[in-house]
Amino acid sequence: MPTREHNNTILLDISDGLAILTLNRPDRLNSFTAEMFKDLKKALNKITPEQGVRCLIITGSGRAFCAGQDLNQRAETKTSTPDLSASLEKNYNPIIRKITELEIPVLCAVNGVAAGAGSSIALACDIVFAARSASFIQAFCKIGLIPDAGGTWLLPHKLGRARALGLSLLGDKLPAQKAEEWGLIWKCVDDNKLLEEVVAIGKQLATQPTKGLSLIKRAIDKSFTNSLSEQLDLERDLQGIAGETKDFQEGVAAFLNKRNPTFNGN
Ligand code: T3D
Repeated sequence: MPTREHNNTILLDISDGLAILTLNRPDRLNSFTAEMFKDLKKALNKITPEQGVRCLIITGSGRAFCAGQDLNQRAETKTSTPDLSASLEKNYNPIIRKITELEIPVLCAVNGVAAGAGSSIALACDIVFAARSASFIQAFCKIGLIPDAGGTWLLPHKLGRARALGLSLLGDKLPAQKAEEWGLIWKCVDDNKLLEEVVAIGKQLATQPTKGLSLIKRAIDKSFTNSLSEQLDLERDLQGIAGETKDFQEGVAAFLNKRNPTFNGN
């Protein structure tokens, strides 16, 4: 049964195992306000196996993906300065943890500029597609901040120190095509084909062995801190779990009987 939940600032549509979450403040380039954090957290909590979700796409409405923090909410007042540590602890960090810990593939369709924490949110997703006209901007340095929402981890891990520092210290626009060439994202797609292509891949992934895919995510993520020997142990353990799934049995049976598999995600 398709479900649709539209808060003011976040749209969530779930159908046939695929959830599409849209950041929806187009007049402010989908930048984050306190209300939007609340709506996003609520929507992300709906991405559960009980809701039958087996793949998530995150995208933005209008001409931008996300311009990070809404800076109107950061203007100095006479009585106080904003507590950015508290903002990260309460808002951005839980969102990045949630996205990266979801046990399903998370795709991002970067439909336009992704700046500041908007870039970090996009890059935290598992497979990132971007419209040819889109770009990634580490805008933080222009206002005296450091890349956050995982930016100082995601950029060097994906690009290495030289490119991570170049982007972070200069704040230059990185066009989507270059982002693809540098290996920062998976694929750059013509603007008018972006959502169509990502939704087609999302629908396909929602029919795959979800448990197995989540174990792949876990193994790849752990490789950044594991030695080869530790990774071999991890593969042994995770493959043991994968080998006990119904989907593994179905995959083997379908192969041997020369038919298409029907995976239920378990
Ligand atoms: O604070 C904490 O909690 C800590 C965490 C911080 C995380 C962060 O993300 S800090 C970084 C915040 N983001 C930025 O610094 C980016 C600011 N925006 C831009 O640099 C540019 O808007 C873009 C490069 C993203 C796009 O440029 P362009 O020329 O395509 O559009 P524009 O004309 O600048 O923006 C269109 C409108 O959106 C404009 O409003 P207007 O003039 O039409 O009334 C602009 O002010 C508004 N807008 C864009 N980004 C933001 C924003 N309004 C509030 N906050 C924004 N981040």
